[in-house]
Amino acid sequence: MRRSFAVLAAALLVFAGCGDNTSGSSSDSEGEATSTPAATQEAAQLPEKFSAGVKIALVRQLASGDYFQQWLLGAQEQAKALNVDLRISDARNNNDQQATDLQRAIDQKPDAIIVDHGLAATVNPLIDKAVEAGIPVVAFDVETENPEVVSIQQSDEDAGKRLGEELVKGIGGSGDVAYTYVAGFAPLDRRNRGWEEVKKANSGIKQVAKFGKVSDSTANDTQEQANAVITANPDLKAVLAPYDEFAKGVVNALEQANKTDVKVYGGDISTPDIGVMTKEGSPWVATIATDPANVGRVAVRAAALKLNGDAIDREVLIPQTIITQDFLKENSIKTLEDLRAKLPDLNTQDTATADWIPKS
Ligand code: SR1
Repeated sequence: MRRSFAVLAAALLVFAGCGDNTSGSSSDSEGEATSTPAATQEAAQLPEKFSAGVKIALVRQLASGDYFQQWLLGAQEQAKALNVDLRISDARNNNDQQATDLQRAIDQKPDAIIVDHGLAATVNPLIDKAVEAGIPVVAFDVETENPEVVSIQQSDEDAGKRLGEELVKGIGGSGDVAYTYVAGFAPLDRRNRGWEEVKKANSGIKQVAKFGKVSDSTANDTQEQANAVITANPDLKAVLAPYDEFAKGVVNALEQANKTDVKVYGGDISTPDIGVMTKEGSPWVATIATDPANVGRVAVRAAALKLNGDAIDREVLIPQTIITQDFLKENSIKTLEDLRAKLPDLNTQDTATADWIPKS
C-alpha cells in the first residue's frame, strides 16, 4: 500500500518554476517509470521521505566535455536508485548565470542542493544563503568554508603533486616544461599547489609557458594556444595538462606540429581519452584520474545523507589513480568499462553511504 502511494506520488511530483537552462533528470521526467520492478523494490526500502520522492537541485557551472558528461550519468543513476528528482541547471561557464541558477534553486526550496564547480566569489554568498534557509548543501569542486556544507573533491593537491612527480621522472629530472592552468577553478587551483611543490623540489624543471582556456570547447581553445607555445619552445620535453580537455587540446597541437618527442601528462579519464592515449605514437603517456561517474554518485549520496539527517564528514576526499599509457596497452583497455573491471577500486562505493542507500 505504502509502495503504491510512493510510486503514485513520485509520478505526480513536478518541480515548479524551472528556468530555461534547467532540466529534470529523474526517472519521472525522463519517462523511465519508477514503477519498474527494480526501482519500486529499492524505493520501498528507502526512508519515508525518499519513498515519497525528494527533489535535489544540481547547479552546474560547466557540463560540456567527457568528464562532466560521465559525472552526470553517475549522478543520475544514483538519483534514480534513490527515487530522487534531480533538477539540473548548466551555466555553461557563465558565472552570472550560475548565480541566477543557484538563487532560483534556493527559491524553489528543494530538499537539497548540489553545487557542482563554481567561482568561490560567485557561489559562496548563495551557498551561505541556502544554508541559512535550512537547505542542505553539498559542494563539489568548490572552495567553500561554510561548516554546514559537505565539501567533495578529488584529492586534487595530492593529484597535482603525483602527476608532477610522474612527469619529472618521465623526462629524467630536468628540462623545459609547459603547463596548462586557469586560476579560479578549485580543482585546478589545488592541483596547481601540488605542481608548485614539485617545481620547488626539482630545480632542473624549467616551466617555459603557462596557458589554457576553460570554455564550452576547452580542447579546441587550448589547442590554439598550444600551437603557439609549441612553436615558441622548440626544446619542450613535456606538457603538464591536469584536465582531460586541456590534454586533448595539447595532444592535437603536438600531432599537428609533428612533435613526437614531447610527453603529455594529463588529468581525468574517459573512453575517448583512452582512445587518444592508446593511439599509435600518442604523446599522452600518463593521466591521473577518478571514475567521474563514481564521483557523481558520491555527490548524490552525500546530499541524500545530509537531507536525511545522517552523519557525514564535512570533507569528502576521493582518491585519484595514476593510469599510464603502458598500463592501458598491456591490459588491452579500450573503454572506461574495461578500466573499471581492471581497477575496481575506482568505484568508492563505501564513500558517503549508509545501509539504506541502494548501490547504483
Ligand atoms: C575546469 S575544472 C575541470 C576539472 O574538474 C573536475 O575536477 C575534473 O577532474 C576536471 O579535471
